[in-house]
Amino acid sequence: MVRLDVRDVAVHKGYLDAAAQAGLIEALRPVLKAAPLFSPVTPQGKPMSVRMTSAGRYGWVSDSAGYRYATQHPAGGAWPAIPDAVLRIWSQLTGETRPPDCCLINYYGEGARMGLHQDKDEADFGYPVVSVSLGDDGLFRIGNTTRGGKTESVWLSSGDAVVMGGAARLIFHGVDRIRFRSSRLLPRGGRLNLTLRVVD
Ligand SMILES: O=C(O)CCC(=O)C(=O)O
Ligand SMILES: [Mn+2]
Repeated sequence: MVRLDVRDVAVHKGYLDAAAQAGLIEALRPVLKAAPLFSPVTPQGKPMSVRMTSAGRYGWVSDSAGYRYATQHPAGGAWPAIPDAVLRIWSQLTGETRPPDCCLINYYGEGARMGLHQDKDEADFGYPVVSVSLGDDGLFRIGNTTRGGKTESVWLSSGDAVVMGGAARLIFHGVDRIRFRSSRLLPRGGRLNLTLRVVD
């Protein structure tokens, strides 16, 4: 495991070994069954290329009414609980006693990406954001705490974990592209990203 800091963002390369990654996929299977991936649209009505769902007290959703946290899946019903294995990653990496309220699950198929943005729909930016990469490699771009300026990119591979906290909590970030089929963790390819956040 190697930790590199890119602009106050802590990138833990190789945080999860192969067995831990496979265990997480098993733990996520019933979550994805209970709360299937859906295709969000931006508030401007543009389809997002990632598909997503959530676990926890809140899920993150986007539609014509805006970006927000919701207590129900768009198709109805509460979100499933965040798996224990995921909660352990949060407490190990952050040392926080409060668990996250939301585990956003993003799925990037071939060609999917996510534009530069800040995570700012939460009430308290004192808590960090933790993100875990599984499956295909993704090119993660890190900018500044205000829009614009130079950016730096790092490839995130399966098992890598990222912590955006402190000075980096509101840093702009995004995923430019994935290397489809670069990993064999997911039988049909693609990249799963888990983003853990305290919401309210
Ligand atoms: O997929 C990633 O690595 C980042 C996801 C993200 O930034 C988000 O969902 O807010
Ligand atoms: Mn984000």
